Amino acid sequence: MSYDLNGKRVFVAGHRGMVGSAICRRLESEGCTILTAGRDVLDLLDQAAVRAWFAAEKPDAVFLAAAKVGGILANDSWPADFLYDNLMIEANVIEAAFRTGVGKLLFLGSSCIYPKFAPQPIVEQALLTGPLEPTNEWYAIAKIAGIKLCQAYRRQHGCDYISAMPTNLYGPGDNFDLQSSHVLPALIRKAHEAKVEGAGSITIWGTGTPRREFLHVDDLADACVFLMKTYSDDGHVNVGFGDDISIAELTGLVAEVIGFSGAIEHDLTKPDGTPRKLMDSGKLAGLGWTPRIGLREGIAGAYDWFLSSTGRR
Ligand code: GFB
Repeated sequence: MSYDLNGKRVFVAGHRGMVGSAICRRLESEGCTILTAGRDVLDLLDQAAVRAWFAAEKPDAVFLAAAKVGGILANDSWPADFLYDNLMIEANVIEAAFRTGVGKLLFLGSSCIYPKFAPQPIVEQALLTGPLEPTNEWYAIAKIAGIKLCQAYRRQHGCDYISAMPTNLYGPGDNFDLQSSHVLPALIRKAHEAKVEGAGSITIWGTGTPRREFLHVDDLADACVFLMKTYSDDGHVNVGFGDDISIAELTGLVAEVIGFSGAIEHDLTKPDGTPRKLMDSGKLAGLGWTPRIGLREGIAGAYDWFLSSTGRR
């Protein structure tokens, strides 16, 4: 089965974010019309506005990449925002897509949907088999609801709505704010600033022992387009890199790429979160897709983007 994007009107919800902008870049070679709507034009939290926008624009397909996102501290600090905003965005967009006859929709979730102590690597069937990681359970519950919305609209209305669960992402367009960002952009900024200022050390959060799997956002965008074109089923699909690394090792790698050679200190008042989060992406590999961008190469590119986008070059 294949869904042809050529000639279609394709709405990328969240096109200003890291994932949405990567999907827009990837779609440029697909011969489709890319529809976007900035927050000034369309508030995705506003049900009536979303319905009106869909009725007027009539997209054929939707990539649902809009979300309230952030790193471990942001998730832990703003549980209401992470739960409410994400529930509203996905419910509004999915219902409006159904009402206006959108033929195909891809919903983006996150690997934090899985139980904190899920056996590694984590298979899709691990969903809802145990308690969640407390620092991000609000975000996780919203994302689980998004998967269930896609399944429910498929079951009740026959909608071809699918879900992809990416692992931790990084790349151009990332958020480098030290309070709200994920670990990789934070390490890039910390190592760069320490190098420039001649500081003797950088401080990372937690023990450095948690392990994470990192996928470049351009690989994710390619996987999303691949799934949109080839996948049509009820079950969500993991999108990972296939290998993980400890936060301490990652810090060493980032420091090496950036050229910072000072000491690494730990702020143990900050949470570690899930001890390990490596996904099994065998289902996606079986469909014929594998990632291409290695971690060292990807970090170098992300550093380059950080320098040019923030005028530090
Ligand atoms: O990337 P991160 O914020 O999110 O943190 P999660 C990953 C690990 O890096 C944690 C450590 O163990 C952090 O304690 N870490 C070390 C740092 N230094 C830093 C730093 O300077 N900044 C940050 N942010 N972390 C998120 C979820 O979990 O993963 C989201 O909260 C989402 O909901 C996302 O699912 C993919 O991997 O722990």
